[in-house]
Amino acid sequence: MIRLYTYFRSGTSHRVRIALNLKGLTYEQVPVHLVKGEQQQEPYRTLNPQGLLPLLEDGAARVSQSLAIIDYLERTHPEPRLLLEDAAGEARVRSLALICACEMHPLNNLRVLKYLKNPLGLDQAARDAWCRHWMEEGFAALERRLTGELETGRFCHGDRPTVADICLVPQVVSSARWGTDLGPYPTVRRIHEACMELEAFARAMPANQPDAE
Ligand SMILES: N[C@@H](CCC(=O)N[C@@H](CS)C(=O)NCC(=O)O)C(=O)O
Repeated sequence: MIRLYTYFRSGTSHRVRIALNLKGLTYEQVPVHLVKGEQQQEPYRTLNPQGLLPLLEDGAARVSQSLAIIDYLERTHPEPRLLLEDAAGEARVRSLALICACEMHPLNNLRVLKYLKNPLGLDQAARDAWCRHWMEEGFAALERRLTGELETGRFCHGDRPTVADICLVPQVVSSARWGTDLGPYPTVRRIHEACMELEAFARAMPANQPDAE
């Protein structure tokens, strides 16, 4: 049985839930409450010394880092594929995914926001502005690429979902928390809507998780 340590509102856990659903895998969810700080406490800290979600256990395998988990699932359960067979296609899909995973999500993460508050002393309005700024930079880059590149289809790459869509959707979902205006990014919105028509994406939404509040 696959076990996923997760929190309903965690964007990185959200990525893994989508991947598991797309591959048709059943899994047990173990909620770790991020706002209560359970990720920094035992017993979770021993499982993942970095103190971050998600974490996947599959028999003897224990994997942290959402994109490493998705790579693991791709190797252990290749169908349906979330990456591309050809080198250029795979590189494009990864590079779109990394805009979300490296340039957007880490800047708006809980521990970063806590640090901006204390010791750096930024108030709520300044912290929200920080989040919106990095979201807008990332979405603008995604929009330019998705609009300008011929490989874009119904989804980020062609007409089936890939790891690029798996990273895009949680980013769109979490952007609402800081009041990000998605008006300037029509292609991002169109692809998000196409994803949400799929049951695998809908079932992975934060509100549909057992630990949702
Ligand atoms: N690069 C990591 C990032 C993991 C991460 O930052 N997870 C967040 C939840 S979305 C977390 O656990 N935050 C806890 C904290 O900031 O204390 C991944 O992709 O898994």
